[in-house]
Amino acid sequence: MLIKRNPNGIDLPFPSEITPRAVFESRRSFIRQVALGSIAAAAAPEMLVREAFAQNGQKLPAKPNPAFIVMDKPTSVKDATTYNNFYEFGTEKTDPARYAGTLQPRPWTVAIEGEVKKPMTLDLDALLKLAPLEERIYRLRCVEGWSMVIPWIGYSLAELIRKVEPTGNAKFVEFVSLADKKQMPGLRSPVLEWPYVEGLRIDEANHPLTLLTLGMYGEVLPNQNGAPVRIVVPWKYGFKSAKSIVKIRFVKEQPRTAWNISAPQEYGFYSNVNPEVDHPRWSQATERRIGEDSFFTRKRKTMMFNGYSDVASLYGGMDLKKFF
Ligand SMILES: Nc1nc2c(c(=O)[nH]1)N[C@H]1C(S)=C(S)[C@@H](COP(=O)(O)O)O[C@H]1N2
Ligand SMILES: [Mo]
Repeated sequence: MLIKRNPNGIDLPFPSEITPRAVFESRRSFIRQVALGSIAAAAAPEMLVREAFAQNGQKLPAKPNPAFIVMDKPTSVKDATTYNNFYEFGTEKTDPARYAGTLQPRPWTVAIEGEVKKPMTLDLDALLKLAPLEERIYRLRCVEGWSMVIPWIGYSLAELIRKVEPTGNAKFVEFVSLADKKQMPGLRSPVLEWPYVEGLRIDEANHPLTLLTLGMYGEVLPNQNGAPVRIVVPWKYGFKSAKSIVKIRFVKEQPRTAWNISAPQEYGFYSNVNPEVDHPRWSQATERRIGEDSFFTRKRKTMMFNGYSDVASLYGGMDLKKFF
């Protein structure tokens, strides 16, 4: 059996050698499902997705960080990996799971540049060993009105920011996703300006909640969720959490971002989850938790900052209706 040595001292077998994710997930969720009395119902969808997972699915051990775990029931792996937004692979929710197989997450590098004293290019091994990997269960709320709860794996982006030593001019951080027509069929369509770019203010990027994300559900990120490395900013609408990033730039000015360019009146730079600021075309007061959406399930009330009230201190004195 071919084994690649991983810097964390974890042996990462090649994809053909790994236990299909469905097997892992069924073990992991068994207790949960039994507790909920839904084990019979859960078995069938898992069978359907077994095939897709055999491609991805290297295990990625991480220590749960209890300081960053919401109590909500995690979304099923199936829902989290088959209902996605990743426009580089198409605009339908099912497109990423269907078409992201052409993404090549290895080898991969992330260039860190701009207003930093130590610009660097890190490969995946370097990213994996930059800080201890933690499991954090975060809510993620899409601007479209649905949400999920996902056990992510990674560490605070602040760990990386510390290493590159931003200069005093670094006021914002820009995240640039891969834009390769050979790997990403959705780039043929001009739905967004490519590459997908997102950004944060430097203090938002440095907030401990902002996660440099390398895995989910105990494994490396599936392609459709932004393999091999993405950002997750849980108090902002999902589109701020750029997938498959290849560049992190520290800049003086607020960056132009993909959704803001496409519809500035609808998608602001801040995009904090806020039940009081409606999208021009729909209310943001409630949301649908994916997996709960049966006919009888009531919608959930959307929480200010998606429930992450600690971040309020980042916005002292700001009118969040104006800076939406
Ligand atoms: N590069 C890139 N990143 C992206 C997107 C995208 O289309 N391209 N979609 C965003 C949106 S709208 C959401 S809701 C989340 C979805 O993340 P998930 O599929 O892992 O749940 O990814 C965000 N990151
Ligand atoms: Mo989204």
